[in-house]
Amino acid sequence: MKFDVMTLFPEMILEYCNFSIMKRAIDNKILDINTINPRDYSLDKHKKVDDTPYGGGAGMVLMVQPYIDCYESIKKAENSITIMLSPQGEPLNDSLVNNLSNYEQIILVCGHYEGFDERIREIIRPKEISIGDFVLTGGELPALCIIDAVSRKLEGTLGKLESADEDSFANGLIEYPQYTRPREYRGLYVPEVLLNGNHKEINKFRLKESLKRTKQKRPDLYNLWLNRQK
Ligand code: 4FV
Repeated sequence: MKFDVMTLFPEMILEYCNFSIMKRAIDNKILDINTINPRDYSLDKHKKVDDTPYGGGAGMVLMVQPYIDCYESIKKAENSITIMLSPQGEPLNDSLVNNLSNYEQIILVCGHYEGFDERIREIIRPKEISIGDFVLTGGELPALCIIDAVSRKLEGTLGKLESADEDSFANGLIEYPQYTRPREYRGLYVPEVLLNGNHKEINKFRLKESLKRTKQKRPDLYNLWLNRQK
């Protein structure tokens, strides 16, 4: 899977991908992460990429020319999608991550300051995605959320021991409680059922716990799950 990230701060993206599972996926050629900086496409003598908003108002707006020239310089694969990270986007969730993991190339357009000149949207016509109803200083963190979450769905990213199928939300429920050594800590014991190796009983316990937690913490997901059982 190829990610092309349009960002004014390439290091923010590359540094994060230089560790742990992400680094391993890149080394194993499962992931190919490229950054491209709109500032390198600015025709302004000072390489400006932002300017004051017409009609007044606080902050700076990202200029159309550097972003469009940068975007049009990216070679588009057959099966490619362009995503603009913004608070007005479709909420990111596990099923959207699953659908994104089927693309050959994902182009991520990261904003900053007050956001994009509207004509960038009109020309690129991106799919807009939000990671939540709050405002960040830049689109890099949301872009990294997509790169990280999608990469976990790709064959080979997670080693044998790790599996995305057992993740929270994979079955629409919150994940069951996990335990590891020691068996007792400050009087808190690992549930006996997990120590007997009876996997039928273990799976029954885990589903019961997932349902209980989902009902408590995410009644919205619990009701969706109930409807799917009908
Ligand atoms: C955001 C979000 C977000 C808005 C202005 C960066 C900032 C600047 N992106 N989900 N929430 N973006 O806050 O995706 O462009």
